[in-house]
Amino acid sequence: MDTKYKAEPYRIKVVEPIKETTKEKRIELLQNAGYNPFTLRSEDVYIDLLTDSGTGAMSDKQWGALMQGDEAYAGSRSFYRLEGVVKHITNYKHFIPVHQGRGAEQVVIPLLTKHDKMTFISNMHFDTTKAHVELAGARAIDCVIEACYDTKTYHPFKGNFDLDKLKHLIEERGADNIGGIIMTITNNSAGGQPVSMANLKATAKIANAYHIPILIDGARYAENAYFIKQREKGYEDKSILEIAQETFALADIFLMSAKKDGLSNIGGLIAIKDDEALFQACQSRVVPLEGFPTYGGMTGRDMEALAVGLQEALEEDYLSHRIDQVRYLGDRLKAMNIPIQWPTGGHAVFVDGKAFAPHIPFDQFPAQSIVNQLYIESGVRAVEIGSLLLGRDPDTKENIDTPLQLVRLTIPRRTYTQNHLDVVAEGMKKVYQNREQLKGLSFTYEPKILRHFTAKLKPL
Ligand code: P61
Repeated sequence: MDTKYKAEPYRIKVVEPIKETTKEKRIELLQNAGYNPFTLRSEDVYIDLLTDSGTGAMSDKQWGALMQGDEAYAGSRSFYRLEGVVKHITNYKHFIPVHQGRGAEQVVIPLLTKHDKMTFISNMHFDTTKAHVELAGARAIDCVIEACYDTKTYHPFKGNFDLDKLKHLIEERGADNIGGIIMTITNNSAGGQPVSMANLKATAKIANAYHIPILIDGARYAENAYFIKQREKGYEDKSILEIAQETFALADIFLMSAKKDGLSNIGGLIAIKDDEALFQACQSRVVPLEGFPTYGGMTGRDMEALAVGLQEALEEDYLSHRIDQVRYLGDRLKAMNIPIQWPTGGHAVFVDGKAFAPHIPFDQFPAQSIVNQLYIESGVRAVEIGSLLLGRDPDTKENIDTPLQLVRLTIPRRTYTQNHLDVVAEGMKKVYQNREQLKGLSFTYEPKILRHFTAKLKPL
């Protein structure tokens, strides 16, 4: 059927009730949560758009696979099943499971940080990646095209690397001081924005010329491949798997939070193309940090479910519905003149908090103020991706400014319907109509690392 937005390519077999609360109650709950929805109980949330990480629904095939988990400490059958799938998708020689994306980061990044004063360059580091780069004593630099910061203007691949800037950074810092080039696909922090194959190829060419390792931070690599198929000439007739394989061929190391495009509630991956020494070093390191290399913090049953989920996430029907859900919500907000990152990307609609509430300065967290008001109006939980999340400069200790003060309305996979998204749009409309009354926030408690998770705030 040809409809404007693709209908769910599944029917619903199991349901989980959710409850609405009153506005009065939510005002009280938010105050008790220190104006930080991360510390709300999920029972007090009506529609939870905090994250698409581990929050999706598994399929009947995945639930069936759970029963086949082999829980052996070493050499589990489930490990070999998962390994087979990962090797098929990546064509890489080596694979180690980990409990989630940051588990992969803590194992691999210190091994690439060979000496002091090293730098990692990414189109855009996500916060846990940046945290692990800094914990390893290195610095994280973002190198995305300028168009990414201009939310109003259409660009099909707002996740692309700025290639001139990349060359300049490498020359300026010296190739020996670059620990790795991290291709974050899709570019989460700026709107789930894709990176084109042409840009990935050009980036890889530069990295190879300087002998710098290339990492793919590929939590949403299947969504990226889908956008390449949709938006890049020459890829219309390729399968998602073929595009993914072409992508992996460009890199040396693949780190994945499998809680996204693995369609699983937990899990992560390290895959290495052919660097034997790095693989051995990861295998030794994974033992004290995550667990024996054939489970790495995962149960056998979770490895089974992930093996199935990785394959389902490459199905085009699934992807076209998923991306259409995001597009639907984006179109609704845009029709109300609410400023969003345009075009919409893979896993969320990102509302431009700076344009929405220009009277709130960056260090009073305009996007957080919108997130809070949205919760009060509608019981919808979103998440701030802006200066609150970015934290402080590790050297100057100042709050980091960014043009992207975003409210992320993150859509879990196979979980909510179009009616739910209508509730979100109506809630956002109310917040927008009263936007002049939004107030900035200041800390009553500020943690040192990844502060946004547990910070407490108060309205000014
Ligand atoms: C998210 F509020 N993302 O987007 P882990 N790389 C990339 C990610 O998107 C990512 C990880 C690595 C989350 C979860 C999350 O402050 C937050 O499996 C591109 O979460 O360890 C995670 O993977 C890390 C939400 C993370 C947050 C940090 O919602």
